[in-house]
Amino acid sequence: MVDKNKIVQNFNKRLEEKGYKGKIVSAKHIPELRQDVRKHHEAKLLDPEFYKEYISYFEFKPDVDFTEINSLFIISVPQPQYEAIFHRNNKKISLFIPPTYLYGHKLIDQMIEFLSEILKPEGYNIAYASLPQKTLAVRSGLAEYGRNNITYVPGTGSFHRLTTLYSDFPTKEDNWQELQMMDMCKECSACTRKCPTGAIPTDRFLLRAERCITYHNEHPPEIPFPQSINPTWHNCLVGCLHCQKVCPANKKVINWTEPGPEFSEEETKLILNGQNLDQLPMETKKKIEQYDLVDYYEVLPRNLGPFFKT
Ligand code: B12
Ligand code: SF4
Ligand code: SF4
Repeated sequence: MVDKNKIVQNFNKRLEEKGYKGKIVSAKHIPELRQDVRKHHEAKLLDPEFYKEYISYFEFKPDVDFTEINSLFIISVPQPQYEAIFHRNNKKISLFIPPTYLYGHKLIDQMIEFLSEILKPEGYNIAYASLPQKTLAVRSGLAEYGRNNITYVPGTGSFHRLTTLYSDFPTKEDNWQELQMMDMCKECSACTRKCPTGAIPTDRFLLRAERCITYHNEHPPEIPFPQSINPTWHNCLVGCLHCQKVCPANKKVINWTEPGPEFSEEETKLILNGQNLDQLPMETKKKIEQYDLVDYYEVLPRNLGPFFKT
């Protein structure tokens, strides 16, 4: 007979050893998780185009190769911002890449390995879960929402990456609570004032995602930036850090920067020209793969545009 408490204890112990944070939630809450997002869609508070684009996350259908999903494991791993460097006309241009963009796939593989080592020897299975992770993180008590709609974890602020895994582990432990906003936000509106696009509203909590710079700079490369976005507002290679940089809850982590990829004049030129990833020199392609930047490679020519015009 497997001692389920021991498994939970082992999970908590290993999280601590690694400097991660995590929670276990019973799978019975899956319909509530879906409803947490759907109710805003039904109330017509989410932009229809935006909702359609991300529907697979919102109306997620678990797809696993074991018989029964009994629990969800959500893990938060601290992650820094990175500095990418480009060379152009003998000038060095440095651009930030916010947390969560680099090493995405590597971190998912690490989380699968981390949890497999705990659950597999006891006969339980796991599978990667694609669902609304911020809602789950806050519902589980792992994180709290900032007014900017980003989730914050004690110690690492918003500088962390979330990963969720389904399991057939029949948890007794169940973490489920009301959605919480950080106490600090009650007396603060720095992010609302700093956001140049008005995406963080003053009349409601829910982000106006369709206005967020990130929404536009993650879009496929053939979609140009809308006229409403002033080119001087761009501040990252992909994503946007305005509302995280100004946040007092990020005071301890805001200067946590690691080196990202550096591209020579020749490489920068090829990237700007939209050279196909497979036609790049082997060394350049390897660099992009090494940093796990492949998923964002396509958006680079458009996103670099505003930084090279001046
Ligand atoms: C769609 C999406 C986007 C969209 C929309 C963002 C959004 N706020 O919805 C766009 C492209 C704009 C985007 C931007 C960013 N994203 Co994004 N995104 C996602 C994705 C795919 C789904 C998120 C989602 O469920 N949105 C739907 C909305 C409705 O959910 P929600 O934001 O949690 O909203 C809840 C609250 O508003 C709450 N609520 C409503 N009223 C009230 C009132 C109160 C008082 C309270 C407390 C709560 C509350 O109810 C809502 C539903 O539960 C996830 C990946 C995933 N698997 O989860 C990544 C993800 C959430 N994104 C992430 C990141 C890093 C970002 C950016 C920070 C990227 C960057 N710029 O560097 C920005 C942040 C923009 C912002 N201010 O929110 C991370 C989260 C990291 C973190 N620390 O929280 C995720 C998990 C990706 C990852 N694996 O790392 N993203
Ligand atoms: S800037 Fe202020 S209001 Fe915005 S998330 Fe941070 S603490 Fe909350
Ligand atoms: S990521 Fe940028 S555009 Fe989006 S809400 Fe934050 S500050 Fe505004």
